[in-house]
Amino acid sequence: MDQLYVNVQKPSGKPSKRKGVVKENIYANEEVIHTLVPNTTGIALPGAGDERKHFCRGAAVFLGLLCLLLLSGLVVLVFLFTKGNSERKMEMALLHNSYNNVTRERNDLQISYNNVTRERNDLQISYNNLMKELDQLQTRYNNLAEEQDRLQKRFENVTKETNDLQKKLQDHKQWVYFSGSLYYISSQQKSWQQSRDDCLQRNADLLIINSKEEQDFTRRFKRLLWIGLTDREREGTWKWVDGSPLTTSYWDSGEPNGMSGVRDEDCAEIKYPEKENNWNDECCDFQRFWICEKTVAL
Ligand code: MAN
Ligand code: CA
Repeated sequence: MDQLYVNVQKPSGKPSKRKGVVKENIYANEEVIHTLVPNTTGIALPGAGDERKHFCRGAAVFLGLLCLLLLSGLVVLVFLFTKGNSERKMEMALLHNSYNNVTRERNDLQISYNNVTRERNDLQISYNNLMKELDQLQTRYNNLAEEQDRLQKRFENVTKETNDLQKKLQDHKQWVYFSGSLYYISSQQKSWQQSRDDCLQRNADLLIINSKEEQDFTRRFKRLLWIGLTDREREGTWKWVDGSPLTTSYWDSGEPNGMSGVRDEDCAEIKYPEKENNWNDECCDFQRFWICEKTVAL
């Protein structure tokens, strides 16, 4: 409360003793001031009064300048402070912006990272599924490959069987039944021995003629045919291929002539199908068709 009465006397008329230093200085100059005021009027005269006046002016000017300087300094300080403040604010704003940008970028990156992670997981799942499928397909492929091998072998076997059956059927077609026997007429020509070997391979032998009916039966094929009769072992002694001797014969007239001196004729053939007696002895190496006979077991 005492500060309110700094430059004046308190109502009591006595200055405060607690702030005595300031009050004493101010009231100390009171007399000087009262003394200077009346001297400002009238003609200025040189002397001690003028010097004081000049000093006071100089002091006032100095004080004014000082105040101006201080004021300028203050203005500058305020300006600098304001400028610094605004710069700082600007920097803060920039930093804030940068922070926001970085945060946004970070969030975007986080989202991208999450998306990529999700995609990676999806891809991993797809990859695993594909691998599983690949495994299954591989197994299926192996099974199919095995199945294919098996079928290929089966196909080859069936093809072979078919060909064998075809051949058998073809062969079978060439067999003719007559009076308790099956007869096979060849479709190519061979020597007598080769012809016999072929009959033996067919579980048969060259034809043995045991009757007039059988002799007549052979004529229907209208071909020169080797029959199972030979005198290879002993010239002039004709034997059937089963070793039985020739009892009833159907030689053409003048046969067997043996063609001695020209060649050996040790094998019998049916030479003239149009004749009842149609056998001829011929060179065994000649190429002829042949007839096999197989007895049918009843
Ligand atoms: C040919 C051959 C002989 C046969 C005579 C008959 O020369 O077939 O075997 O005896 O003809 O003329
Ligand atoms: Ca002859």
